[in-house]
Amino acid sequence: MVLASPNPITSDRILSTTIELPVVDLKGDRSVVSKLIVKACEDFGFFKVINHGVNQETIATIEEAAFGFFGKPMSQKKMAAPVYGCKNIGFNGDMGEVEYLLLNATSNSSSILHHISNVPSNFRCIVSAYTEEVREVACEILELIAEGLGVPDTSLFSKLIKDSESDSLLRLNHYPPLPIPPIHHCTTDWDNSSNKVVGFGEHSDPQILTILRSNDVPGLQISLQDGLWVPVIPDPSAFFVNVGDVLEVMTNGRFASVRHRAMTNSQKSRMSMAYFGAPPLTARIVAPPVLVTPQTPSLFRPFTWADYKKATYSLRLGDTRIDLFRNR
Ligand code: GA4
Repeated sequence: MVLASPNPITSDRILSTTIELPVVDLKGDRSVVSKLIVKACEDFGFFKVINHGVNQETIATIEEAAFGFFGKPMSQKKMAAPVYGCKNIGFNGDMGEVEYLLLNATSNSSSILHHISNVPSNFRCIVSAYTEEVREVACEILELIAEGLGVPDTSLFSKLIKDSESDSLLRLNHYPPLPIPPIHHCTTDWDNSSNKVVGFGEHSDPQILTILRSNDVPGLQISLQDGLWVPVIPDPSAFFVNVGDVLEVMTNGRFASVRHRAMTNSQKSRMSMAYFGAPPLTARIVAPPVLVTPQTPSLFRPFTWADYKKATYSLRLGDTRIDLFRNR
């Protein structure tokens, strides 16, 4: 008997050959780099950053601390809820083969993790050291984007995440190795063509920009416009950057937030760390005048990040929440 699966069996098209995703050398010539980034955000909403300047030791330290935490018995990890979560994603029934820590990443969040009793005492320092450094990279990229777009105030985007009230987050995701289940026992979202289980389902990130670092275990896939899934080759020494919904709105649709997902691996643990750069709750999300012209009228109505966050949490993971804010 074939058991009904709560999630559909997908028959997505996965690219079997690799395509060259844009690679940006942050130490390159500034005007060249800013143009490259803008092109990457227009064409893919996604790119890889090398020479990002974040200390490899800072990265290794947080990765080790994260493996240490996720290696603890479930009873101990559960004491860190709701910062710790396992399989449940959001509040509307989305599930994935992932466990995670979801932390505040604002510059004033000295209280990060203070209510987590069972993480090593230096975990808080490790997390803030990493987020401080990654925020710098995010600001640098956002300033390069503003320059490349000809936005007169080049800190227009970066000041939102520098703000002490910024709603930025850091998510540590652990995808434990998962043997590929026989199809009739499958109870989770299943990818037919690549024989992998979906760890974190298809979605776009709601925030401005995401800076992702993962270990050397593959799993990240991005969706191209024609519905083709492109596996991203892991590079632990680099960061992967993707455009979020807010940046799509603030560029008046010139950039598109890229849909992506993470698959589990049957042999190895995948660990990813995502910094989501977000505005303060009260910030008004609107494109600058230079990007709104008679030829390119405003695609979205003005709203605050609080409005957007509320909509995000009222919908499912894979929903296209940005459509709620489109001008008709
Ligand atoms: C996707 C990006 C980030 O991981 C996240 C996720 C959030 C959550 O896990 O709490 C959401 C998801 C994410 C988008 C839709 C809503 C909210 C789960 C969910 C079903 C932290 C975020 O900001 O949005």
